[in-house]
Amino acid sequence: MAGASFILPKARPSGPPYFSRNQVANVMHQVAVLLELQGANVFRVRSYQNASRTLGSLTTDLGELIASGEIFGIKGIGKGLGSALTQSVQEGKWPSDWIDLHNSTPQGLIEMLGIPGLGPKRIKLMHDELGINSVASLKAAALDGQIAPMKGFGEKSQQRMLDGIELLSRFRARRRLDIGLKYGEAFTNKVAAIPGVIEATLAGSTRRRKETIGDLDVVVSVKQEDHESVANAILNLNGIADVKGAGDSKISLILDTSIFEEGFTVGHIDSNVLEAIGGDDYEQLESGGTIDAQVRLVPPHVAAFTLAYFTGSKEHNIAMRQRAISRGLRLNEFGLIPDSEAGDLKGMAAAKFSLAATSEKEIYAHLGMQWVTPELREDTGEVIAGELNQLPNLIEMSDIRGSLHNHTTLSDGEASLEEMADTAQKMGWNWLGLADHSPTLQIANGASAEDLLEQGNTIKKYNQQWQEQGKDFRLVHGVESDILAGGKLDHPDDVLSQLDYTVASVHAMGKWKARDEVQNTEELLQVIDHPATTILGHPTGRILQGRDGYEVDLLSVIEHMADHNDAGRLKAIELNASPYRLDLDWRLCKHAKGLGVPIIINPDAHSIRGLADITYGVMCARKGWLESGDVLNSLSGEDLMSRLHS
Ligand code: DGT
Ligand code: CA
Ligand code: CA
Ligand code: ZN
Repeated sequence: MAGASFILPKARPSGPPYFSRNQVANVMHQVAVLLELQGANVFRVRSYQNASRTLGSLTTDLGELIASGEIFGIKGIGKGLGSALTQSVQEGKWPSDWIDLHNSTPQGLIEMLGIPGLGPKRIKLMHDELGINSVASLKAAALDGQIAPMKGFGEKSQQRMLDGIELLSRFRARRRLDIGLKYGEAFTNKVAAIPGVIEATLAGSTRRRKETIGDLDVVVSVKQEDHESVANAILNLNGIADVKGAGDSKISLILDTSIFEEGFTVGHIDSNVLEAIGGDDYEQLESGGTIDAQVRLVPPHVAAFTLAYFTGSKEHNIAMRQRAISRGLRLNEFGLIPDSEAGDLKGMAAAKFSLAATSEKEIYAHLGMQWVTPELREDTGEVIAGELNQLPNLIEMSDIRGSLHNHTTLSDGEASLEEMADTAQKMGWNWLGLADHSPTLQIANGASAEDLLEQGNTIKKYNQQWQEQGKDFRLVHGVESDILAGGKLDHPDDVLSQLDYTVASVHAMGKWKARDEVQNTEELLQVIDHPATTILGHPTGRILQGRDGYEVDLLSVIEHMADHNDAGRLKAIELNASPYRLDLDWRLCKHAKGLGVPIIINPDAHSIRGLADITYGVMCARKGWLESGDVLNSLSGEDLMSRLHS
């Protein structure tokens, strides 16, 4: 929860300095907020705010500034604050009035601070006037209409609070894969750098590349003699908001964004997506966010077993354990242990008799299987395929030669056609498809037919240049057309026929969500039948952690697309690679593949940075059992053009 970072960090075991600059700046910010919640004098509040900001932007070492006494000379840090900071950093003790402030503020009020757009002033007002002291009581009061009549609040802000509470609960439950990976990589890199750590590996759903992550799981291989020092060093890493538990071999932590040394920003998000994940509040939610991490410290000879166990999934583990049992073996996080030898022994004691394995590969080999790549460990056929030596040869980033759904400044993209083409070439791609929005989508600055066709001329010009230079690169010209009533496309046929392809996408989410599955499916089938439609874009419209997709029978849609392909008409389904979407879901990829419907992994890039999102699409494609031959992205430019125009 957001309140979790509202604690006074524990001092490092050795010092001075006992606290980092970041920690001190955070604590002063918290003090300012708590003072405001308690209705303290504005000037006092502001002095903490200013000091926090000043410290946050310091480039000199805080420990040195304090040791030399220079801290007292810094603008905004007077005598009182200067001594408080000196005591904290040099003795590892926070001032007692700060501690009192934390202890005397009701936890419920702190929790309410996590609601986007709600600050301490209003929380205090609602507390004083209505006795609201928790998120739950705020929700009840808002639903009861008690907030709106308060002076300076109103209907709108009451509704905004309810929306904010909804958003917060959704946001807290799980985090998107890109965010989980960001935290997970930053944390494992820090752990791996600790002396004595042999290996630190991200396990759990993050390693399996699930689209959302509950918590991080990290397995650390360390020799017995280094165990204690490594455990201590982990507890002292930057970026830990709280320690939930620290046992002998298991450490439970809460990480916050201070783990990112280079700072934390969310980057460009296209407006359709942003609206669904909280709009302007999203950045605040994300930068104040936390993620739980469970760390297991194990000796090297056990590490492979622990890694396999905590990679999961639970379903895969169960299937593997069954397999072990049928061979007279016990499989758990400590080993693969012959029943006959371990007898009544349990846990580490039994693990003494384990078959040896220094890698997961050896564990799978002991059980008569190929190594199963983590993405496939969901018990959807990988165990039997591993036994029969029939695991797929999964697609990799190096198979990708281009993508077909990208935006430029012609609609709502940030980068020009030239910048996009240049970046694609630097990524080693052989082709890049541009598919700007169509006129109906005004919020995305949909382009007119005239401008679209002019873009086509520019593309022809560049393609010719590249060809003359002997460059194996081309731009491919398409459009992302809105799907209009009756399954119609958003440009006249004579315009569409001049393009290489059309991505048909739903954007009028309100309308589509208001209808039922039958109506929506019918309209998708109609648009697929349109001769110009090549690709069905982001097929459900879901935004992860934002909104569910519209109701649709995608199995029927995919079957319908299969009929077209059987008849020789290319109809591809998009796997939208944006980490906010990952739509087509991996669970359906296998189905499309089985029916011979080509898949196209598209970053839906709205900036040059957005092109890199293709990696999340490849992760998702791998999770969906896709091989390079299942996606259009692996075609050469020439083969792609002949597929598009066949
Ligand atoms: P998450 O965190 O909800 O995104 O999903 P996971 O898969 O990371 O799940 P988590 O963190 O609860 O546990 C990590 C792995 O540990 C899980 O994938 C499999 C293993 N595991 C946890 N609980 C059990 C269990 O009760 N039985 C078995 N067989 N394995 C378990
Ligand atoms: Ca997990
Ligand atoms: Ca876990
Ligand atoms: Zn779109």
